[in-house]
Order: sequence, then C-alpha cells, then structure tokens
Amino acid sequence: MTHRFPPGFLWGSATAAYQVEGAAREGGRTPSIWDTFARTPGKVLGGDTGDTAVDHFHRSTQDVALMAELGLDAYRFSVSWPRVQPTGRGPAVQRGLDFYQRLVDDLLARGITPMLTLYHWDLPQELEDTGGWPQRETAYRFAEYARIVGEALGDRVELWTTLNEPWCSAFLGYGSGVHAPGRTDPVASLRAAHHLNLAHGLAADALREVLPARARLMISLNPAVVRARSDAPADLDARRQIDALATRIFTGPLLHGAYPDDLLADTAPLTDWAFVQDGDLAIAHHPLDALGINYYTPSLVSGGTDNAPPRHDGHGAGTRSPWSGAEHIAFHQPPGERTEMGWSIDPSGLYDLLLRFHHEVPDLPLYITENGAAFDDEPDASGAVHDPARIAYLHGHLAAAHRALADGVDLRGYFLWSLMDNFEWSYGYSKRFGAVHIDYPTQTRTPKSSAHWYAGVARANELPDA
Ligand code: IFM
Repeated sequence: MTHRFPPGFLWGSATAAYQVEGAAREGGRTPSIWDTFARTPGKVLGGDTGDTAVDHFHRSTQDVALMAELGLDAYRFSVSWPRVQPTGRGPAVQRGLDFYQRLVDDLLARGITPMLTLYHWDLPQELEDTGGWPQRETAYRFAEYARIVGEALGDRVELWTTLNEPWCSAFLGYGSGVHAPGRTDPVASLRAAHHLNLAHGLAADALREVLPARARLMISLNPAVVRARSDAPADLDARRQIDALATRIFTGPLLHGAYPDDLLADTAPLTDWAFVQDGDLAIAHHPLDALGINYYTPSLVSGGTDNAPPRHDGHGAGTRSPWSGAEHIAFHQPPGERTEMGWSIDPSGLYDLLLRFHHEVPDLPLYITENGAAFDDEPDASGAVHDPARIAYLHGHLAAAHRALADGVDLRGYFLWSLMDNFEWSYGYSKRFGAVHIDYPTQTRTPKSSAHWYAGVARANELPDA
C-alpha cells in the first residue's frame, strides 16, 4: 500500500527555547522558573542546566542550514519569555526580539515555514515570585507578552501556538513538582490549569488584534490516550477520571466553553472552582484555526488500590501524584517495546487521538506538533550515528497518521520531536530525542540515520514500506 501524504502536508521538526538555546545570561535575559529549578540541587539529573544547552542561540543559522539540507518544510520553535520581557512585565528587550527576528528571517530565506510557540514552560521567575500560574494575574501578563511578540513577528510568522502542553505546566509544575517551579499542591495545580486556559484565550484575543488575517492560531496539547486495565467498572471509571484531568480539563473550556461536570465533581473535595470568574470560559473558548496534538505513549490505568506501581506520568517520577483528586488511581506499564524513557511504543494511540478530535471537532484542522522517541544513540567508530529504533518508531507513527488521513482526518502536518538532542527537563541531557546527534563537549551536530530517513520521507511526501 502506498502511503502518500496530501499535497502541502507540512514536514517539520520541533524544539523549545530552554531546551536548546543556552545563552541563559545574555542580552538581558533573566532567569525563568527552569533556570531556578535546574540550579536547585536534586531537581535535574546530574545537576544539568539549560545554561548552554545546544547553543542554538549562537548557532541558529547553522541549524537552519541543516534543516534546509534535510529538506524540512517547517520548524516549530518557542520564544523564551524572559529573553523578550525579562520581568514578565512592561516593555520588550529589543535584543531578545532580534534573535527571533533573525531566526525567522533565516527560516523564510530558506523556504522553511516557522511555527512559533509563545510558551514552552519558561515562566519568568519574577512572575512565579508573585504567584505563578495559580495566580490569575499571570494570565494577563501572558496576554501582554503575546501582544509584544505578535507585534514584532506578525508580519512574517503565520502559524502561532499559544501554549505547549499546559497539562505539564499545571500538573508537573504545581502538582507532582517534577517540573519547575516544583510545587506540590493539588489545588494550585487546578488553579494553574484554569489560568493557563484563560491565558490562552486572552493571548488569542491579543494576537487577533495585532496579527494579519492570514495568521492561524492554535494550542498544542498532550491529550492522554488512557486505556483501562479491564472492563471492571472501577477500571473504566479510572480511565474516565484520568481522561478528565489530563485532557478534558483543557479541551472542555477551549473547544466547548465549559469544564466537564465529572471533573468538577471529582475535584469537589479539593476546590469549588470559585477561581473561575464570569466570562472566563467565553474567553478561553476563543475560536481556534487548528489544534496541535503531541503524542508519545498511552497510559494504562486501574481503579483498584492493589499493588499500585510507581505512577507513570510520562515525565519522570515524582514524590507526589500529579493527578490531583485522583491519587488513588494506579498506572501500569503497558505491554510491548519501550523507548529509553520507559514509554511503551504504541502508534495506535496516535491514530485513536486523531480520530477522537476529528469526531469531537470535525471542522478543526489538526497538526501533530510533537512525536518522537528517546534512544541511547552514540556515534560508531566512523562517527556515524545509526538509530534504527527511532526510524521504526517514526515509521509506525507516520503510518498511523496516514491511516487517520485515509479515514478522513484533516491532518495538516507532522513535527518530529526533536530536531536535535537537547535538555530533557528533569532528565537533563541523559535522554536523546534528536534526529540530529549532539556531541555536547564540542557541540558538533551529526544527523543520525533517522534524520536522513525522515528527510527522504519529507522530500517524497510519502512513507516507504517498512
Ligand atoms: O522534551 C519534551 C517537550 O519539551 C515537550 N513534550 C514532550 C517532550 C519529550 O518529553
């Protein structure tokens, strides 16, 4: 069977500012919550920080040239909030904006479409000091920052994403504490989730005012693919609860203008949600032009309390569950092969997600804004990096995406996570997600065999047989 993709399908790769830029103290940039967190002993494996990362700040021209050599159509990057508005308030720092203007100009000069994400987890520390995402004011600060970036780059960027994976910001940042700022307060995590929804809507309003009509606005979510361990009522209910806390807590307000009743009921022992003010849901329900979906692995849950293994939250184990109000639910390792993160490899989860949103919001175009895998890739004696496991992972997931297209899903593009190895949050540099290998001491970039393979898929607009 031929796996041809539709004409104009966008083949891209993705990164995020804190994970790749480095230059943490340059050009007036101030610490973000991730700078603070990474410098706190014990929070990041090996004491790694994003101080240098892969030096994308100084090497972006070279990195864009590499993308062009690989023939990629698009690059999804994020803007570092503390680089353009160091205190999270007031006017922008032009030197910060200059970097992104140069980056976008380089991309456009090479015919590569920029997809800009405004927030990929690097909140200015000063805003955390005044309450962070659990505090309503942070949403208004985000809208102001969005306007600044929109005014600076709106003439040349058409694809805009407000937030990346707000679930992680809310529940790993304020619930389990395995991500910055490292708080472990279930009520704060629910407040944060709401203020992220509000921030998205306020930012979308601000962007609409300053962007040309051709601009397309979206958000990138990491909706969970939750499977129940059995058909027992307790297991099915566990699946429902996790689906509500992982996915519908965002898609409810953003796509339908309301929080799901079952979520409100499940979390009632923690909060009455009085922090949701009149008009907030209408703001969050701002019409989207597309939805970004990030998918890596499914979750397997059960409702019993028997022998619950360590919870699998997809991003490192915490001392506290990120599942605020559903802490009793057990997570199990799904069967089958795993990546270096321990995440099970299951492309059918991607297909299921794409179909889910196709049915839920039939008129909304979808992008896969992240998909990929970490493996332990190292150069061989000749210096080449062979990563057949990543090629197999990508092949399986692209075949799933193709199957969804064939079943009528309006899927517009695919962004491989990640262009290059980088700072994998609490795992530091120990996990390699890149199609391009980084030798950290020398910052040498070496495309792995998966990069060449993916380039071939992008050029042909077709997936070869496995
Ligand atoms: O590296 C992260 C990225 O920042 C957000 N999505 C998941 C990736 C892999 O964990």
